[in-house]
Amino acid sequence: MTCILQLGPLTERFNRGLAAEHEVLALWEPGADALLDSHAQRIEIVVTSARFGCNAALIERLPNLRAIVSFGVGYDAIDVAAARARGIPVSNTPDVLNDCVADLAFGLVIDCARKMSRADRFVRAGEWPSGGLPLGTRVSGKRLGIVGLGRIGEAVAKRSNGFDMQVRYHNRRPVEGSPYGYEASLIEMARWSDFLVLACPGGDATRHLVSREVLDALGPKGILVNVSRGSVVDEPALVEALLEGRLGGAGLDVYAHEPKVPQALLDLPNVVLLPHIGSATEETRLAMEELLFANLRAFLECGELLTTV
Ligand code: 8YV
Repeated sequence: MTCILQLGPLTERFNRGLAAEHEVLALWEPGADALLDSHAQRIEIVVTSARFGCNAALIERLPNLRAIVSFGVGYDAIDVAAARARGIPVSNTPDVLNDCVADLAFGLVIDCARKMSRADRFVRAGEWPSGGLPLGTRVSGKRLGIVGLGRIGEAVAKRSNGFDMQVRYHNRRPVEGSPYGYEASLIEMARWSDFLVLACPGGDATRHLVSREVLDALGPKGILVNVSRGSVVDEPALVEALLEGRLGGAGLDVYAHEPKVPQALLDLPNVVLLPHIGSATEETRLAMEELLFANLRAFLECGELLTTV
């Protein structure tokens, strides 16, 4: 039996399935850290997720580690460079979550623009008989700027067709053959956009890409939607821009220090706050589990992962 180190719990179904086929050391269970040293020599595979990651110190502790298999498309929390230096391949779960993350991004655009969550709070608080809500913003026909035209960004762009939107995107490089307009300058694109959707990877290359200047370019009527990583946005600058009315609104599924959400955001009426649920549907989470298992099996049977990062 292969000895696997699982860094954090996924679904009950997944945890049970993994433990039925392999010898699993579950790192979150009491006493597991102490066991880690005595098992370190035998551990061949690390099973982790976008949330639990895998740092260089842990990779170092496992002299016979052969692969890191992760749940989730983002791998910014995994020290891929440290793994590569040891020749250890890393897999993620791309593609299977594109639709659900893009659906959620579009949901956030519509919710922020049409004030749906705010209107729901208004009705529940019994305010309807005595007051009116401020008017929302039209969604159809507007300008959508996408930061990161990868697999998820493409799925967001596709959805905008049904809303007769104009689409532009910002990437490090233009995407060959793309029908959408490329903007080399994020500030210029933010100035042009009514809605700015972040769908790029996290990590050092995109840290605080959305700066105070970008937020100011998006402006007091602009709406920011983030379904990528909290690290992409300068969060204190975002809070300031919202508090000072320099930004129209924000729909956020991700934050700089999850699960912490800045108190100022909780107090603002013009933000929609979700607890990192982009891929959190029954169908997509099952597909992600299956892809993780497929990677694991392929590695153990043929020595190769299917979807390497
Ligand atoms: C993760 C995510 O599934 O895929 C990603 O990169 O952020 C989510 O879909 C979730 O964080 C579980 O780790």
